Amino acid sequence: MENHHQIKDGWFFETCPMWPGMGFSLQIEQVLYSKRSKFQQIDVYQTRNHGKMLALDGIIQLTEFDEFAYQEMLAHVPLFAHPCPKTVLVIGGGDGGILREVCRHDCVTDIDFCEIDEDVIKVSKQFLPSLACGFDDPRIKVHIGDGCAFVLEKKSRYDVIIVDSSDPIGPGDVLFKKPFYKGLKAALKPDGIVATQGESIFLHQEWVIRLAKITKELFIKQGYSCIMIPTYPGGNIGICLGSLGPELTKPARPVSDGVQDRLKYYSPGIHEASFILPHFAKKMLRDI
Ligand code: SPD
Repeated sequence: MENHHQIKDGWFFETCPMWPGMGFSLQIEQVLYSKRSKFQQIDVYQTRNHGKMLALDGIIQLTEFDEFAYQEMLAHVPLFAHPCPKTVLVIGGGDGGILREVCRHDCVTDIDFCEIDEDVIKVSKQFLPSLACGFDDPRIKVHIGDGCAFVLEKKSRYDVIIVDSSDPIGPGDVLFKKPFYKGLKAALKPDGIVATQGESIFLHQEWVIRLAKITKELFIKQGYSCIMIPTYPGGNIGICLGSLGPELTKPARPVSDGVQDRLKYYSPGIHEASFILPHFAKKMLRDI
């Protein structure tokens, strides 16, 4: 797989065919880790102003500066939309950030976690402990392997499934296809909810439409929630959601003060607001 970044004069520069004609740069102070795993190039940098940064095949997966926006929303929007999630599956996100957020829900009793690249977990445990602390909870069972194959084996087992994939240009591309979504639906309990990394409404309209069409066809309710995040392309990313029962656009239960105090981005207000899309995006998704 192609590596999508360059380092020049102390600057990391990300470009990618998925967002042609534009690039994003962060000033770096030190390369902390740089090695190819069986699946991808893994790099961790100390940036000048954005904490540590994890890149896979040269694409920024997270910075310590704004990772909370993505991890909190991808985890808490589906989990709070569900009235009482007990069994949860997380696919991808070997950094542990999504697990860290899922574990804030006391009602959750069992968390299956499936990641294809064990090295991402190892590297995160070494360099990104504020995310990898997500692995410390005894409710988590870690499975190393292909997320799609894992899902296809499971039937009516999960209340919520969260897919924290990279972009559809590397090992994650299978996670953007219909057979995988059919598997997700079959792995959910009858009132389950699925939430997947849904790319940008500005930069990846083809992908957003493709995922919206698939979820509209397979699920009873479907939605797209938008997240502001400065270090992802275009400064935003979305969540594609499908529900077999619960309403997606508002929390189904209160967020306790103890949990809310620990969160930096998610709140019941931003849960609802994140589904209100700019007019062009609303039209784009209404007309599919
Ligand atoms: N364009 C990058 C999208 C990355 C989404 N996954 C990030 C993993 C963080 N847990």
